[in-house]
Amino acid sequence: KNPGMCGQSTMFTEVLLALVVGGVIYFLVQKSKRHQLKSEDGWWGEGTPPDREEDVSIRPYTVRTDKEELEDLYRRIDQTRSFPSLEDSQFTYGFNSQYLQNVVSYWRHDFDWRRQVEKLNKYPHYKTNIEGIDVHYVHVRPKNLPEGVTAVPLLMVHGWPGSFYEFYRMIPLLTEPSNPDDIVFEVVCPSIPGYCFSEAPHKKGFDSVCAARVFHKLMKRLGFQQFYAHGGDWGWIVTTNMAQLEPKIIKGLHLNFAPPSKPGLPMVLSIMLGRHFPKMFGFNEHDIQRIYPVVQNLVVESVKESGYMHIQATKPDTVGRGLNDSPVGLAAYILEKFSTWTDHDFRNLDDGGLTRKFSLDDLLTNVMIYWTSGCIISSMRFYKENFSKGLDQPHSKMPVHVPTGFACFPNELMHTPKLWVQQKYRKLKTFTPMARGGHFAAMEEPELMAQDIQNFTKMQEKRKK
Ligand SMILES: *[C@@H]1O[C@H](CO)[C@@H](O)[C@H](O)[C@H]1NC(C)=O
Ligand SMILES: CC(=O)N[C@H]1CO[C@H](CO)[C@@H](O)[C@@H]1O
Repeated sequence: KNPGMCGQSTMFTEVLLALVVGGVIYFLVQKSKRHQLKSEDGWWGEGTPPDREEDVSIRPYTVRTDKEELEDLYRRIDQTRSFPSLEDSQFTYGFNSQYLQNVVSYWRHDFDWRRQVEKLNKYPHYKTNIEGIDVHYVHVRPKNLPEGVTAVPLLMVHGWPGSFYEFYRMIPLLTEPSNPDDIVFEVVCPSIPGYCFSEAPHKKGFDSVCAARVFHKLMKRLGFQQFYAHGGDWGWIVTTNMAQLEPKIIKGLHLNFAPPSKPGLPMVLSIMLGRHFPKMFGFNEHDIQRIYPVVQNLVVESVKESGYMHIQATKPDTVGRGLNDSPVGLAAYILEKFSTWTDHDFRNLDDGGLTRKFSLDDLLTNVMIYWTSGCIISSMRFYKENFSKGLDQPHSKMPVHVPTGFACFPNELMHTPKLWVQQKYRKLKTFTPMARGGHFAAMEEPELMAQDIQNFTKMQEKRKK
């Protein structure tokens, strides 16, 4: 044997091995990078960033009202100029004027804002400055946590024209569950910057990825290393972006809205062939009913209902000024969505079916959060920021690899069968066809939503053990 040759061949093997291992590691790192969204820190305050250290303090916040605020509101309501709806038009031309009079009269004479403010303050509110703007959030820690039990942190993000208030009925179900086998959650509900009591960005460009980054910073500041996230409407895209930015931090993503941002081949095929081969695409009867006829259900319906989106994605500041001056106009604009997005058929009812699922107190509380914070214009701008850069954003093409649970409510605006959700959310763990509910499901069906979050989280937590 030649010892020299042997040494050489060992070295050769080692080099080869190192190359292969290195290659595999490089490939894996690149692959995981492809699945991770990047974003750069922003600064959204007025003017240039001050030359001092960031203020990371957390300040308790209390919702307040006063006599002047209410007098100003009543004066404006009293001066509203009514305009008759067309005969027999219900909600098909927009908010019915006659019914609007009833809402306004209730608002003016029966609605008790002071009482609702007390209700808002039932849970602790805070503000903290992130990237130059004050971010508002509600933070509910469970009371009477049994020995040895740790609460599971959950971030819940609202959408437009909703608010943190949408979650108020769900919060106790999650933080003080009646079933001892249920998970006890610690809940954080932030307001998207520009919404409710969060400061509006002063600079152009604050989109969903920025909101996602800001909320990650918020959760880090609160000391959470990992947490679950839930969202619908804009909350869906913000929490999805959070999962794309830092997939290791989001333990699970729970959504009730997920319109496909890009129609892939499986989706196109499923639309073309699904009617005749439903099983092949996992379509059930409800899927078929919601998808076909395609042109009517997927195209005509969405054109009919998305005019607001076009306005807000282009010239939010113009129409916004009218709404910012007129509480009645604001209520019509916001509450029309609570009617039609809860059930499309409500367009054919004289009262828009508004009180079938909600109380006027809850609906007007949401309107008052927009009115008193004066946030309608900045809330509408979020559409412009999100759409003006084009639909082909890195995040809309990127699949999500965080375990996901989806609650599929039957009256959701844009119906998404399981297959379509799976295209984007590669680790879809639960997909629940819900018994009832529409777009504002957290507010409309808090029990069902809380249950689905419980079921999904339990599954994830068990897996970890
Ligand atoms: C949650 O799980 C329970 C028990 O398996 C089941 O009875 C219930 O229907 C589920 N609820 C939802 C909304 O997923
Ligand atoms: C800039 C940006 O984030 N655009 C997104 C806005 O939302 C649509 C619809 O979900 C996405 O397709 C865009 O990529």
